[in-house]
Amino acid sequence: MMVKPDGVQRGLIGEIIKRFEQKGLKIAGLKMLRITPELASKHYGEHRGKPFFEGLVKYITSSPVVAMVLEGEDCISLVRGMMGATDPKKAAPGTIRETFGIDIGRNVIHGSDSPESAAREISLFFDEEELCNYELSLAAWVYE
Ligand code: DAT
Ligand code: MG
Repeated sequence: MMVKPDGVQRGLIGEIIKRFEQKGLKIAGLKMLRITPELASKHYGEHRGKPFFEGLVKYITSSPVVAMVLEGEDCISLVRGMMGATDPKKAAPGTIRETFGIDIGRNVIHGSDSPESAAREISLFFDEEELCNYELSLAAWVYE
């Protein structure tokens, strides 16, 4: 998951992280970084050639982002659901994109969409030793 440049600039880092913490997900990695054009083209490689690609790279490299690795049961679909649809105008009420966004090109948050993309994106953003392997003591209160 990543808080995009607009989320950082708008002071939404804490608000967004809070939602995932309160859901009961485990944070296994967390960092702030400025995405380079090279990293942006790798991260958004699937969108190369699309009309919005250039603007997307410009936006994602325009200011720091906060990247995190979350863990939990059905984590990917859970997080995607909490994020809401790509276009904030179509996102379900209460989702992060619906609550905080208006424009598809400023949708505040990124989340991996499959186990394969999560593995790929985690390896783009984190070194192995930057990920923390630990027991979350609240797990017994989140999962039956
Ligand atoms: P998501 O971020 O929900 O996984 P995506 O992978 O299809 O969506 O696209 C990546 C980002 O590119 C998205 O968060 C915003 C931007 N984007 C996608 N479709 C767009 C469009 N039609 N016009 C402008 N930006 C778009
Ligand atoms: Mg995507």
